[in-house]
Amino acid sequence: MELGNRFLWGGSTAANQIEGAYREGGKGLSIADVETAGSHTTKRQIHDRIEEGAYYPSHEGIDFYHRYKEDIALLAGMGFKAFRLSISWPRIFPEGDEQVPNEEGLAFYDAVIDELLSHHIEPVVTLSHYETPLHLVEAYGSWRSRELIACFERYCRTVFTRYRGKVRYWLTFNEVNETFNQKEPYHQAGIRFRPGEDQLAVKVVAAHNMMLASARAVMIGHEIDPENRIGCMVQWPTTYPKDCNPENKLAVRQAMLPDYYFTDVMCRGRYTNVCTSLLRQWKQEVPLGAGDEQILAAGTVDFISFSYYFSSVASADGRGGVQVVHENPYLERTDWDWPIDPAGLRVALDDLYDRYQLPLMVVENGLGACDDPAEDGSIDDEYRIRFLAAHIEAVKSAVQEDDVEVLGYLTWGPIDLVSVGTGEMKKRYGFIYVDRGDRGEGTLERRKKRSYDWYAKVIATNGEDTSW
Ligand code: BGP
Repeated sequence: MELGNRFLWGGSTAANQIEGAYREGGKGLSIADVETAGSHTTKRQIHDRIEEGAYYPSHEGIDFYHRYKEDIALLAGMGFKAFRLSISWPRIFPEGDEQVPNEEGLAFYDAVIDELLSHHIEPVVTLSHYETPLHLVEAYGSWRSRELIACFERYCRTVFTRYRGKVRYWLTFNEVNETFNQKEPYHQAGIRFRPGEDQLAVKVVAAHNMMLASARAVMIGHEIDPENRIGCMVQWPTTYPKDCNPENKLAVRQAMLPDYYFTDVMCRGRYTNVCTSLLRQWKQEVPLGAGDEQILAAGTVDFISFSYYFSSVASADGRGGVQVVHENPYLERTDWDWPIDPAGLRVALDDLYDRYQLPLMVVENGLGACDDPAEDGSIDDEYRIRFLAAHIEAVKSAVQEDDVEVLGYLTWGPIDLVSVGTGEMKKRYGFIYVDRGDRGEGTLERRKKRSYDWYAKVIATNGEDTSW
């Protein structure tokens, strides 16, 4: 296979990490709006409400809400074929459970999508990227409650109808499998555990409700426009056995059960043996209600999109459990200690395609690094170029040598944005530098880094030339 001339080169973002304007245009609060910034050493805090004196990075983001024209022009300057954005659910339904959408919110995305299309950039839209309306968390306990499915359906129907014919690629829930992998899935599912509750039971129910909602979104999206292509979005954790001890190969399977759990249900439309064996270990029941099997079967996704940043290493811990670590003697690490493993991206593509035979889209990959401008203001991010070039070569190998069908490659944060993990600005991924510090200081001026022209060349040559 070859990277066709419709291959989607571009980059990805999320509303809560770029837009700002958290109270403008009738927007309601999202779960991101009550989360403070952390740092290398301190964790982000989640508050019940906005507290005076605390710093919440989503409130201003990088001010994309007011600067989207300038930003999209800069992306177009690199020849972007696709741009992934999320629609902020509480911009459309401020509380989440209203019957009537907020027209100003819809109009904002009309303008953004039209701007992209005027530059021949295909919008790739995530329906829910860590932006559940806060009211749904407070009033219903978030995805613990089946009532969120109807709210999500109403929201999906609204945006599928409004942007019909303009948006073709849709993703349902960002990194939905992190609902199991995170200790507390606040970003993914809006869940903060209550004292004494069975945490695994909550995770299983929340995951089920989200996967039902995803299946309903696929059904509604196809009904509104059969041209719609609707994918799931997972974080793909390529995992190696620590060595050739057979126990460690089994440990890899065990470590990845929570990930296959989600892709199996969303791609195969049912709870498979992978799911039932994990549920048995967790002492949980398959959470099916009346009619659910039919919905899951009818709402399987058209493609799989995923993020890939690093790989992990698994070993049996000798006590019947599994240990998963980042340390891998063959790999270097980023400033944030993430292993750098381009081959692991090829492994991910092969693994997912071999298993599901569905088209794939890489929708997040990149290097978070501290970019220090030189005295003349220029930014030489050769380390980022090296990182991305190696990963693009891995995608090409998967396509050209392994015959994997890949729809596109989108880097994470083509313009610097707020980090999810730490809430910092100094963890930068962009080709475009944004003058903004960790506590909101700076002019917000945009500036091209060295990688900007490099990525433009990669796109212009359809990935042929990744040299620098
Ligand atoms: C993924 C999220 C993104 C993004 C990315 C990088 O988990 O989908 O929203 O932020 O990770 O992570 P971080 O921002 O912590 O560097």
